[in-house]
Amino acid sequence: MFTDWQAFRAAFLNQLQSMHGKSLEEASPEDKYTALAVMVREYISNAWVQTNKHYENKGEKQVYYFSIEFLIGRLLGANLLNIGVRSEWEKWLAELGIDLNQLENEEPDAGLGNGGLGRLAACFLDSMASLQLPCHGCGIRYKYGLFEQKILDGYQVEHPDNWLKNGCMWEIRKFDKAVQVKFGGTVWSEEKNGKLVFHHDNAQTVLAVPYDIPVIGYQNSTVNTLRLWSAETVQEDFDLLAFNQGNYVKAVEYKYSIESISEILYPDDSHYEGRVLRLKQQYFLVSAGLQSIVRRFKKKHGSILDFAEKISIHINDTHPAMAIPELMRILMDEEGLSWNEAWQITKNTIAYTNHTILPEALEKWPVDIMKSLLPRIFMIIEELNKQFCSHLWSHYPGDWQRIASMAIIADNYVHMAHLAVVGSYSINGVAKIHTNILKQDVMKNFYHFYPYKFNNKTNGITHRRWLLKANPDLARLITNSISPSWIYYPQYLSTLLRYSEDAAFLEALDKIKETNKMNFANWVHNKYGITIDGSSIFDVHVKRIHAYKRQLMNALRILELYTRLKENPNLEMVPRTFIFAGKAAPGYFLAKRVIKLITTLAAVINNDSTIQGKMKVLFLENYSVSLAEMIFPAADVSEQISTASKEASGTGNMKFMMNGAVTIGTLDGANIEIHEEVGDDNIVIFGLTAKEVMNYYQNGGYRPWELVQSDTRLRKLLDQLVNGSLPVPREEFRVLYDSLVNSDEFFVLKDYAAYVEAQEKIDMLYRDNSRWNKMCLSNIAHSGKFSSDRTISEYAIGIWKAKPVVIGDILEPY
Ligand code: 26V
Repeated sequence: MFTDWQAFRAAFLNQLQSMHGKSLEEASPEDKYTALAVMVREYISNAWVQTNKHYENKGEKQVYYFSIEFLIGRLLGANLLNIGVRSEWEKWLAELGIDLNQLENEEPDAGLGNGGLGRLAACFLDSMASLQLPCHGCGIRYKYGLFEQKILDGYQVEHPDNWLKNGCMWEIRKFDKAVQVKFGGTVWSEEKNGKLVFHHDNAQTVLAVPYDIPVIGYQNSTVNTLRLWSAETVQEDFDLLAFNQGNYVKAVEYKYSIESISEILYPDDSHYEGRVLRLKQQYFLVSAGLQSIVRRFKKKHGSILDFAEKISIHINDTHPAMAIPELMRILMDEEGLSWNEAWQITKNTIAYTNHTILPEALEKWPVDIMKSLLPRIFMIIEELNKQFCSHLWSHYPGDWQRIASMAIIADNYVHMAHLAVVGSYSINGVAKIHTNILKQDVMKNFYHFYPYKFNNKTNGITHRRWLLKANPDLARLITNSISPSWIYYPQYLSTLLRYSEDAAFLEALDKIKETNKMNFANWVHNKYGITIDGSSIFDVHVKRIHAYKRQLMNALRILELYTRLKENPNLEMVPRTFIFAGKAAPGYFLAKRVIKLITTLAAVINNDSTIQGKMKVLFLENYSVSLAEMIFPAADVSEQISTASKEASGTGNMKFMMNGAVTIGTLDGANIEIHEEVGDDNIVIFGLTAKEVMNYYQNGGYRPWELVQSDTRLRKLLDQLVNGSLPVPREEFRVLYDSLVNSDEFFVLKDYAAYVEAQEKIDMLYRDNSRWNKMCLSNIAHSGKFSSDRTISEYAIGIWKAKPVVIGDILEPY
């Protein structure tokens, strides 16, 4: 594209002038960011159009990944990287006196997701485009993303995330592609020419307007699409109210009630709540998405009967599970197919991923709500349930209990996971252990009935964002050592193992980590005024705050270590910096108290000079994709300490590993597969196994109080939470204390001793610098399996039967 700096400079200055009417000297960093983003847009616009044309003309199978969340983060840096011009443009910008990193930080971080599930969807998009697969995202354009977290007086405070306030540089509004989505009203049917025809009267119609975001493949010419839907009023409806009926205020109220559908992302990722607005969001997404897919399909293909051969729709958890009845509705009511024809197509089109077994997160909607909000959809679900139950009856005659446990509608609730299982051709878990728990426990009866539907797809992360972009020095060392092949074939990282005994290489690895830690320490100092020791162990626990993830166990160990250090200031230990970050759901009281406990520990420990800086505790505000990109490269120890069986996979564990951190973890989720890859010597595993945990649950738990009574150390430690020794009101942490001694649902106390021992092992291992560096190397070298490229290839081959489509060499913009 730009042959030299002169040409780049001219284009950039021209962009600043035409967009902002400013010269380079006058332009603000934000002006420069937007100008650069427009240059990227122009760069890829041709390839985007060509990709779409190609997909349309060649008629290859298309995949649509439906997700209520896409946690995409910032795009400028990732896009420049994928186009392949990042280093060149960075250099050219520097010659203009501009720091590219600073411009990248001008971009709002698109936080359209809560955590693992949303970030997974974003990593998948990157891999789909990079593998040249015709796969697209379909989601909601929330006006407000996940709240911004501030810490005030040690407590989490939530602020709205108005990420669109200055517009989004990557989206294109496609008003001509808008579709209508209907809510409420009444449905009646009549027979016409021997067919039942359905009419939907008095419905509230919402206009779904798509905003398309390009998804750029890594150095290929594929540009796929992430389509995000926004809710608007149908203009005529507004006019009718405002002008014809002369009720202007009512009209404006009506407008807001409609727009509220895409106003805000729900900030809870573990507690299901039957909120009508949430149900509206789910139906809005699937109805808009499916209508646009069917419309496009009909434009190009002959018969709708071929739909399932040409289209796969993947539902990311049960949130888009209404895609099943909605596709049935479109095929029958709009395309005139019979029930049986529509059912054949639907169950061969939809595939479902389960992301959690936490019972409190499993969605079930009250029948009343669904019936009145989505009358036609409910009719279809009712009929599906009837047919499914009679099918079950013929297989398991008389086994009422089994049938009731599998019904789609039971106890006046619609069970979304059951709907998803019945209506899809593939059901997958996200790590081996998780899939096994689904098969043997949570969905045992379904597995018995449909064994062929179940499969595993262990999660992955995009190594382009999480290593190549986030850790450029490490990426450079790897490329210089083993060639750039690893960028295309991440499993090639295993060739790094040949450096296991290479002192110079290990030294270089060590230096990079040291530099990353120093940079991070400087950032912390600038932002928080806290000085941390760059040579201490950076022990990092970042993820959503949740009881099962056991931040509390880590905090208790910190409290105990601090107490020991106070008693014996000469205690032998490698200095440690404990780093936490993560958001708690606004209504999750216990999780918020855990934050307060950590910030209290930080306040006490960081200001105690008697411990000679051997410990520091940080709680970093507002964990987000961009903060994560800074943290992983600087981490030594990766805390993955969930109660075994609870963490379906985890993906942070993979990001740490890829950046050379050593995991301290339980045998849960993908930790098990990380352990399999790196072996016993390169990970520290502790604690109860999933089997043991599940055994306890089946037998009514255990008695933590007895454990506390018999263990003086534990009793003394827990007393510190409530005996007034911490500088907070005496009852502040009573709820945490009570939750532990009364039930300890997540086995914090039961696993505590093993955790302390594991931490001591970490301390011991870290003292042997060359051994530690080898462990880091082993983790990096074995991380290739956890690239989402591997995961997505498995989805494409095993589930979607989708093939790569080579667009040709057209990433040639101007
Ligand atoms: C559940 C709910 C419940 C209702 C309120 C809104 C809401 C929003 C999201 C969710 C899904 C939570 C499930 C989730 O994020 N699971 C995580 O998925 C990751 C990707 O597969 C996996 O690595 C994590 O282990 C798993 O916890």
